[in-house]
Amino acid sequence: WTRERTLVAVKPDGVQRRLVGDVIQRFERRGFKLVGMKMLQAPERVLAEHYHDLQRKPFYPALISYMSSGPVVAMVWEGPNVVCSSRAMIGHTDSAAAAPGTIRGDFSVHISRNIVHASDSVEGAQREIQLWFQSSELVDWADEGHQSSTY
Ligand code: YYY
Ligand code: MG
Repeated sequence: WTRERTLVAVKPDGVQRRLVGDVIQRFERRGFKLVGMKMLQAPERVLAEHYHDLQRKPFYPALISYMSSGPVVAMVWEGPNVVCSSRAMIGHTDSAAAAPGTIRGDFSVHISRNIVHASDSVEGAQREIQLWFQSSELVDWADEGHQSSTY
């Protein structure tokens, strides 16, 4: 098993709606391992880099404004196939298409307020983790062998 990690972030609407705990609980229950977490007002520079591939989209200014509207809770989760599993857990980008049981399918009705972010590829996850976290902010703790992160 190669150690796979992903960036998950509760967006400003998720923080406002007190959904941080629910998001964390879903990842913990699944058996993923939390190795980094912080609340911050996302700097413009970080958001611009984070969404650099969307810069020419018509919704980009609104997206940056929304992501700047309040604090986010950024997390790094680790475990087998965590990138792919996280995308399944958060659900479709467009809330209207997100299945019930997913975070977006349970809590969101519109694509522009979809509660949570998760990296969409292993390479993207590495890039995003480096963007949001210093390596010293990631904690490599031992979990005694009972969870999926040690398989
Ligand atoms: O990775 P994911 O968040 O599921 O979607 P992306 O295609 O990367 O878009 C990032 C972000 O942009 C999305 O979560 C909401 C917003 N957005 C939007 O407001 N309107 C769209 N038509 C597409 C995306
Ligand atoms: Mg994306």
